[in-house]
Amino acid sequence: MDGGAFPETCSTCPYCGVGCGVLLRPDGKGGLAVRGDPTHPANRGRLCSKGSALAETVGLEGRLLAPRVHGRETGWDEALGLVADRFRETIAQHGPDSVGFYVSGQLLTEDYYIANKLMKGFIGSANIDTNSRLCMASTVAGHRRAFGTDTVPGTYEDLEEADLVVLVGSNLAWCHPVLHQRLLAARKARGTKVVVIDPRRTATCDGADMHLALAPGSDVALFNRLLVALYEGGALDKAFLRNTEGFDAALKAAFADDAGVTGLSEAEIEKFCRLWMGTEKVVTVFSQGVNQSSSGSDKVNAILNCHLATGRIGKPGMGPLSVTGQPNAMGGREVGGLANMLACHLDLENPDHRVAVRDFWQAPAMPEAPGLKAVDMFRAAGDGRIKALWIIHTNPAVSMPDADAVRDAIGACAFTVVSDITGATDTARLADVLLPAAGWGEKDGTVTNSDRTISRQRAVLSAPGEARPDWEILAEVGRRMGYGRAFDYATPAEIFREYATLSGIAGRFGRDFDISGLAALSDADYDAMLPTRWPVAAKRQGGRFFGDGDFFHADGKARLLPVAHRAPAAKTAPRFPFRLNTGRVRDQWHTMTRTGLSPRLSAHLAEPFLEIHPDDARAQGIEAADLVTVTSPNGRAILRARITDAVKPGQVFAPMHWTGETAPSARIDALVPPVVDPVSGQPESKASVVAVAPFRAAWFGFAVSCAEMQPQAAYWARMRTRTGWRAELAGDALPQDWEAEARRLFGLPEAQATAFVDAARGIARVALVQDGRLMAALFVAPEPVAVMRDYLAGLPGEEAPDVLSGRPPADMPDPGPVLCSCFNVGVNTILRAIESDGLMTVDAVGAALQAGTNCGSCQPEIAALLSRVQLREAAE
Ligand SMILES: Nc1nc2c(c(=O)[nH]1)N[C@H]1C(S)=C(S)[C@@H](COP(=O)(O)OP(=O)(O)OC[C@H]3O[C@@H](n4cnc5c(=O)[nH]c(N)nc54)[C@H](O)[C@@H]3O)O[C@H]1N2
Ligand SMILES: Nc1nc2c(c(=O)[nH]1)N[C@H]1C(S)=C(S)[C@@H](COP(=O)(O)OP(=O)(O)OC[C@H]3O[C@@H](n4cnc5c(=O)[nH]c(N)nc54)[C@H](O)[C@@H]3O)O[C@H]1N2
Ligand code: SF4
Ligand SMILES: [Mo]
Repeated sequence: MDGGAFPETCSTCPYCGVGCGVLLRPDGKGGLAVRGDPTHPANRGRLCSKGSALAETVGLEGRLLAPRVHGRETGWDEALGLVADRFRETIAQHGPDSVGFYVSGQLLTEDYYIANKLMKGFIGSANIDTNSRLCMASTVAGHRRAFGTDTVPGTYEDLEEADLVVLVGSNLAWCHPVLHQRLLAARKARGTKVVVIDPRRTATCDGADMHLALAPGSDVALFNRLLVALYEGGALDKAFLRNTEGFDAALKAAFADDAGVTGLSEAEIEKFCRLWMGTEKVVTVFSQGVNQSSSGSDKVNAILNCHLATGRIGKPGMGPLSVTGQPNAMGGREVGGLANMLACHLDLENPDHRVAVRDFWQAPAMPEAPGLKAVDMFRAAGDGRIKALWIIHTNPAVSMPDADAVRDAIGACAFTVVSDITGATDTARLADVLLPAAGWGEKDGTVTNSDRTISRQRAVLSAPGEARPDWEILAEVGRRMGYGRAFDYATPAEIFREYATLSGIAGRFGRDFDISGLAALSDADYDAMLPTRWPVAAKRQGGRFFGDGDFFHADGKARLLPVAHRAPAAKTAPRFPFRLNTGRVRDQWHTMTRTGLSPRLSAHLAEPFLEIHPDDARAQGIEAADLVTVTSPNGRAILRARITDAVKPGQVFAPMHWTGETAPSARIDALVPPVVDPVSGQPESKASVVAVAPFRAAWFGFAVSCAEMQPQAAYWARMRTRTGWRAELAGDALPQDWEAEARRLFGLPEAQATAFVDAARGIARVALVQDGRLMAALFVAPEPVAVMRDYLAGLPGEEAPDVLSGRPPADMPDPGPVLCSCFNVGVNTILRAIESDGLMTVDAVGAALQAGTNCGSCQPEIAALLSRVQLREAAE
């Protein structure tokens, strides 16, 4: 078919809060071509590795195609009838607070608005909370305390106009890659100084002038010291301070704090303070290293204090900038997805606000008190206070702290509904009713990114099977529960208009979130809507907030808060001597239900791991590539050790992405205690305490196959490859017969086997061939198997290759793990080119191999390889 037959449609990437514009061209067969939208203000055509690989994730693999009730496929009528009945009966019997919704910052604004309206306005409970509680809640609390509303003052352009950018608890290079590239481009052009404040050395540090590896949880003490330095150095903006309250108390608290707890040297701290003080145009970017802490809200206010005290806020190139994680984390805050907010930044606890929203919705009931926040909601599900729970677009059995207890609580809840695009998640497997949602590319709506820009997501593919958009499912349940007219929407455009109208009421209350200028959009206007930064109101359009000193507290002034350092809640002790930090890797998105489908993305880091310092590894008897058991007071995990000085002694780091589907022993949140910030209710996901010991396996295995495997070992982790699957395995008991074990693992009882087994040495290699093609191969050894994994991963499906040697023919070098996922370039290929061609720069590597020249996400890692070789050569 002529490619031109399908025009390109503008939409928005479904991953991070940068909110990049994409251009989608469907191929008419369910597939897509995806490229960056050159006109979108967030990315101007750029995409990162995840955005570039979107086309690989829209297939039908694993999709949920029909509703299921207790595992049995059924029609919508039965499934939704049951959902509405059970919720109605539960409410009638036990009151509105006996039910709950747990939703997501990945929902579209229209979906989110309906969920919130149904729970808060019609069910009459505030028991709706969102995974943004695990993500943005501390920022919301900090903003509201300082500004009177949850307002992000600045814009992305500030990153390009700043002379100093401070990244606090943000691995921007991996988590907001396109923003990071905008920052690096500005740095090249104007010499922007970049400081990274993170206990761990990350890829972001490669593009930085200074890395402050502070002690976990000590950010408040550092920013308190900065406030003192600003005062003592005469850097305060006295005129701007007249628009604020609380400076004296904040300064007093700052003087009382001790920056010694950061573990940084006096010289480092002074250098940082002098740089900050001496650079007027400073932007402080902050993310989960700040928010996910039992002092998260105070960390946010400690940062805001410094910007307010210097008046460096809401002006070009100046201000605090919280980068949001999920594509619509910001939109969710706007519609009131949190249990303590109403829609449009109105306050649940303000009676005038409540009455206004009730009248607008013509709602029969409105809650007067905040509902249960995430951690409490799952506790209540576990102990029977919540009797009907609807989980939408999130995977809490993996991503909540104390995840094993949360999994049990979901299982224990009398009635659980899960809406997802796949049934193969740890949460979906626990559902009484499983509802098939239309996914990205199949539904229409809006999302708001980190700088308040509202963009359209547009449907270009038809939803498979019976799948329906989330807003439609929610509205239908609202109608079936008897709230008829209030949920009678035909299109997302109708919902958006209603929402924009409500925001006008919020605007009249003096709230920031006013998009009433969009309330009269026609369906066609909505279809054609361009990226638009809020507010969109008669008196104000887009731009920045607070540069004029006008804030949203009743007196129009901002607040500086007195804050004091508090150490993380969990204390290290001889039994749990290590501090466990958790976070993200470059090419996976959360619980991997989508990025895990892409072979390209899965090649970057194919296994769950624990970063541990060489001194600690030595002391614990851990060697490179060993498996380790990680134990906390809450749970246990088995991970692959990565020995690296990127983490400091006493600290370890593990990614959050692996699940019961991909590596059941590596569910890291099973180890995280359900401790929260007292103000925001956000869990402390980055400061657990653990013990680490080698995992003594009886055997280690590596397997490749065309089809999905059924591992049963004590440890296994599987990933997609271009030709099927690869898996790492380890067991504590040796099977009797390796050939039989391989047939079971691969589900190939009939295949022809070639086996090499040396029982005395504990070595086995089994290849299974069918119709002349290699179907699967298993390699077993008493220590971590030494085979060329990336080479072997490409063999399944080939015509009987010689696989049992475990290595490629001599004339075919092993490319190593993929570093550049756009052009599929491996680490070894890059290292060889650096060494043999004497390449000195990232650009030179790009020119030679293309690596790093498309999305650029791997440039920090190429830079790290370059410095590794250069350091080695210098030492020789
Ligand atoms: N590739 C990828 N990108 C993503 C996502 C993804 O899953 N994959 N998810 C998106 C989402 S929802 C979010 S919320 C964002 C998160 O984006 P980030 O917040 O940048 O990512 P994290 O890796 O969670 O954590 C950031 C850093 O905080 C550091 N940290 C830990 N403790 C402390 C501390 O006490 N103080 C300081 N200053 N730093 C600390 C960690 O070492 C880590 O490097 O990423 C978004 N982008
Ligand atoms: N230890 C630790 N834990 C963490 C974090 C951490 O840094 N460390 N970070 C926390 C943060 S910031 C976040 S944001 C959370 C993220 O954690 P989750 O929200 O639990 O993770 P996701 O994998 O994004 O879950 C999204 C789910 O929605 C499904 N889905 C995809 N598209 C659609 C759709 O259109 N409709 C519906 N109904 N479903 C869909 C996906 O298949 C998937 O099951 O994790 C938190 N947990
Ligand atoms: S930076 Fe990457 S993941 Fe984030 S929106 Fe842009 S393309 Fe998507
Ligand atoms: Mo997040």
